[in-house]
Amino acid sequence: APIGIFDSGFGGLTVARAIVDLLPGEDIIYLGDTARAPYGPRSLAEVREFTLQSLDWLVAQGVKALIIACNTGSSAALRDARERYPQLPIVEVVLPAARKAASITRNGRVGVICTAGTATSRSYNDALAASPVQVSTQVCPKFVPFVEAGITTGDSLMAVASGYLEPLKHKQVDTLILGCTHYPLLSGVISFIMGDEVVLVSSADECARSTFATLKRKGLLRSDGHTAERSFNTTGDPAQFEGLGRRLMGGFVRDVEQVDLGL
Ligand code: DGN
Repeated sequence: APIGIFDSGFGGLTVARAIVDLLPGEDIIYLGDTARAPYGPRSLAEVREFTLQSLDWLVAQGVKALIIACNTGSSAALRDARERYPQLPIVEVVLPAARKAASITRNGRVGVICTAGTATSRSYNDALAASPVQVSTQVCPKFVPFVEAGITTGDSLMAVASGYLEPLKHKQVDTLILGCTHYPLLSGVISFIMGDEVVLVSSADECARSTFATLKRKGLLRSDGHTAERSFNTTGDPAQFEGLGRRLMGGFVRDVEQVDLGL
């Protein structure tokens, strides 16, 4: 059975790509709720509802595990999803990234950059509460529109990024969590501004490592040299999804189909 990966849109392809890198033999079914993205500015109640509707669709496809790739969706709906699908392992993005950041910070000052929804939910603060770290959160609402316009470098992005990141530099964070699916695509700019001493933690990479570990523990990892089948689905415009996916993430995004969640 495939691994189901959910995101609010196309950004979760950063998680899908990280999972493909670690688990190239696993079938995956990806669903991006692009028609209703971005989730970042929506109310948490709305994000919870949309996330559970999307996860229901993936569960109906017969997945063996669910990956909530969207930080905003994880923040709003993880607890409900665990109650709703007690039979399925569910891996998300927030806890794995928080755990990694807590374990690598040298000065105990961890920064989180994310959407408004993720910040409001305080999911990263909760995930880091048991660790002796000081958390500084910065909402970066203009990052997603830049990425979705295909822009990951350039002066105007650099100016916006400096505005967001200067306060975190001022707080001397030495570890910065990229707490949104799109931000790994801005690692170049973010790392350039933060400087060499600051370690970036990608919630996409940590989610992929956690997926490997979870499937391994449950005895669900494939090891039969299978050639994976990957299915990409969007509630929005498939051509637009595929265009942006290929432009920013290369050839693994193919044959995108439009799905109707039946609402
Ligand atoms: N996928 C969302 C997240 O990781 O928070 C970002 C995109 C959005 O819906 N704003």
